[in-house]
Amino acid sequence: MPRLLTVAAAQLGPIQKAEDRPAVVARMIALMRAAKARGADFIVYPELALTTFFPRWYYEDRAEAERWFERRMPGPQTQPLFDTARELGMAMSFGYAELTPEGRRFNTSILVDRSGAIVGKYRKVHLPGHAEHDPTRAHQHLEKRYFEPGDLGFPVWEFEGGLVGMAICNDRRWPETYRVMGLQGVEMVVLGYNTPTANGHSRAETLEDRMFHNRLSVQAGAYQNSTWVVAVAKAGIEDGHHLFGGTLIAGPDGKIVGELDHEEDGLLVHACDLDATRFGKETMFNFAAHRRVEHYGLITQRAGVGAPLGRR
Ligand code: ING
Repeated sequence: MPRLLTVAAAQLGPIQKAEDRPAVVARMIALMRAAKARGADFIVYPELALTTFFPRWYYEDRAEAERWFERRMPGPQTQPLFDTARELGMAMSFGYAELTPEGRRFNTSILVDRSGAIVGKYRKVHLPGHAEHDPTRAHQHLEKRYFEPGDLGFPVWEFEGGLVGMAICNDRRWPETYRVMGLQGVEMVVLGYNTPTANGHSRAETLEDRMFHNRLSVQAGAYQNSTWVVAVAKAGIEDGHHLFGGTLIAGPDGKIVGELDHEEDGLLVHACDLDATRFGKETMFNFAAHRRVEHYGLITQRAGVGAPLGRR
């Protein structure tokens, strides 16, 4: 009997600055009900799912950005989402901006079981962009201004009959993200993202470039760790700024089993056989049999590039 986890990748279309949390939560609940009707047991929403992608906006006073953060989870405005999840017996994961009681700020995602209990939390480790307003850039990307790097590592939880871990957006581009979870036996990585199509860099990338790198990053992570990867976009034009879609699910062989081709609220539902991860973990990516950690030291000793090790 295959160990199936039927997951719904719940893409969100644009969220405008003017749209309040109750309106967004209503959209998320509608997606949850539709996912239930399509047989899903686990729904995954994007990064910063409750608000517009506010790190595109510069606030000289960081406290002004606190309007985009959640002080409690669930709070009064998100409680209906948890109530509906419990009513439907739906597990879920979503991202939000976390403001802790101590005043620390993280780009966070959570795992919530079918009873509505928060059983896991992850805080985004790889923060892209910059911390100060950069007048040379056409578009600001200020996650380093508004968030601290995550302090929880890359945990994996026993969840819904499998081993599930989380990542957030830029994390999906770094092989270390998947490998740390792979070394915990992860069978499904769920992640949300907000990826702008325009950038402030001099070398312009096309939308096709962005979509290629999205697929490449997710497929490689899935294949090289023999895990399912569920990658969910917030997409569309938010106050004139375009985020691309590309919501997809990759199987443990790295092949894409489904992908959305629009930029609105929408579902990609797939019955993921968690036992399909076994073959890769027992053959090509049997880490214990093939990895040679004595040669991997630089990966944790150096953050940036250092002197070459080759000697004449
Ligand atoms: N977004 C982007 C991402 O990694 C980015 C950052 C912007 C990457 C532009 C490449 C080009 O998909 C977040 N939120 O990490």
